[in-house]
Amino acid sequence: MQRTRNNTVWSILLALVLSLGALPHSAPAYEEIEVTDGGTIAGTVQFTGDPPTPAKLEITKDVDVCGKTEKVEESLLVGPNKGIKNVVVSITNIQKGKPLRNGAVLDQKDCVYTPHVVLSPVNTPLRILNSDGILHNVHTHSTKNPPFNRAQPKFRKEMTETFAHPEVIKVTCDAHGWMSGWLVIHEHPYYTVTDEAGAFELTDVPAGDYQLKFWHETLGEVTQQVSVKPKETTTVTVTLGPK
Ligand SMILES: [Cu+2]
Repeated sequence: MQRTRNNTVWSILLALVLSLGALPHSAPAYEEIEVTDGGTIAGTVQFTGDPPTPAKLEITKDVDVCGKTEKVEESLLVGPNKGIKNVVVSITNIQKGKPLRNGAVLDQKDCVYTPHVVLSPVNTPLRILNSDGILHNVHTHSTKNPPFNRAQPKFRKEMTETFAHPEVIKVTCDAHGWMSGWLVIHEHPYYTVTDEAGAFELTDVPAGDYQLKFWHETLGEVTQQVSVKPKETTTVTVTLGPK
């Protein structure tokens, strides 16, 4: 009798744990809608302080291919007007809006990841190209998505990988120690990367109040509130600098 009762208690507890596990813990899924009178968020990200000079990359292997052009370290690129390149700008709290874009491309060209920061939608194949005709190795340092370490021999011009979870992932090449890039796997289309002048633009944003996030690989992140009005441009300028 005692055993039966214990079994019943355990069964109830097990059912409770299982049902809790089945509850949705994540934010509601992004809903794609037609945006006809959206607004634009545009602006720049500025560097505070004296702009650093990027270090020259030392090419120590496959010099005939990788050393054809001079290369600099891309972890912090500040333009003449102090605009910061490669800052990822995103809306953190948007539930519905324009459809997610098509898939993205990461190229390995002259032994550099091009572009340095790739925006790639979730559950969409990312095309990984090897334009160099030498062996590269794509090594992702992820935790939410399964990390992988795939050799891409010179004859494999293209391979694909698909990521199920939003995540910012560092990519390195085990064959060429100087190669470093970033994959930003995103769940909605309101993501962009700043250009050489530190400028960015997010278009077709449904009217509303949002939080913008600015993330840079060495400078960290800042957030800012913005209000978007129909068919108007909201201008935002933020600063990032050494900590
Ligand atoms: Cu490589």
